[in-house]
Amino acid sequence: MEKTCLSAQQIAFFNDNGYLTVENIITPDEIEQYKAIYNDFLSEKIKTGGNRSDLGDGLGKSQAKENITQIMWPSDFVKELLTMPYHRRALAISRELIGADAEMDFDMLINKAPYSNTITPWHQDEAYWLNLPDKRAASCWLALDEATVDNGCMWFVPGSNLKEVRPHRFAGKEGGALTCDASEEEGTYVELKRGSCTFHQGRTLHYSRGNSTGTDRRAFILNFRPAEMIRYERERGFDHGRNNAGDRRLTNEDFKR
Ligand SMILES: O=C(O)CCC(=O)C(=O)O
Repeated sequence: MEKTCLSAQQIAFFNDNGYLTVENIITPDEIEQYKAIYNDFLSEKIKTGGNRSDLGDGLGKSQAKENITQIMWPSDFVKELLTMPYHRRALAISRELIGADAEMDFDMLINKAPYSNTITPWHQDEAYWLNLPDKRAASCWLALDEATVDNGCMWFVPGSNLKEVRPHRFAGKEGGALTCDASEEEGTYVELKRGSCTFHQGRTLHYSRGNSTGTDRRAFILNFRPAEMIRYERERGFDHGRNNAGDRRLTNEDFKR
């Protein structure tokens, strides 16, 4: 097991604000390895079928290509990812943040291509998920490119993790990204150097601006939650688009009953 060293202040910050920055979770050499794999996904050298979709469908201008590329479960296609440093270290940190019973629920890639200019609308991840009895969760958002306000770094609403889930609706196309009412005035942006990451909770309101720059904004995201809750999801056939990322629903509404 990886050794990590979060301070009591870092853990308290995560609990109070709903997010935390962790610098240099991977080294410069490792960044290059991850980028090579990521580019094979983007170029479709690694084919991902229905696991690839446009998170910005109906939100951006492009009809011909993805406005925001989302690829679910990259570790299903490149199994080595599971034992590589990012997955190992992020798991260890998530156990410090949410408990020793945390396991990886799913992983995903979200790229904003140069000048794709498409926001990821404000949302809380819980709105995408089953209404789980144990809501502990940590999502790790790793920047493989420097993440800036202009290329779409993450924004969070501090303390939103301690409040209710706001009502969500489809932001663009039915079946596409979800959103709720929130604004940049409530939020704080987190710019990241390459190889650094944020962790956020399932209820933390977040968003990112579109990429208005000439380079990619590649993010590699891992989600962790208690092993028992992963079992609970799978028993109900819920696997975060393992076989069909296009099947986004208002899950909290659908599964509450
Ligand atoms: O990469 C983005 O723009 C959004 C990521 C996100 O919503 C998430 O990791 O939960």
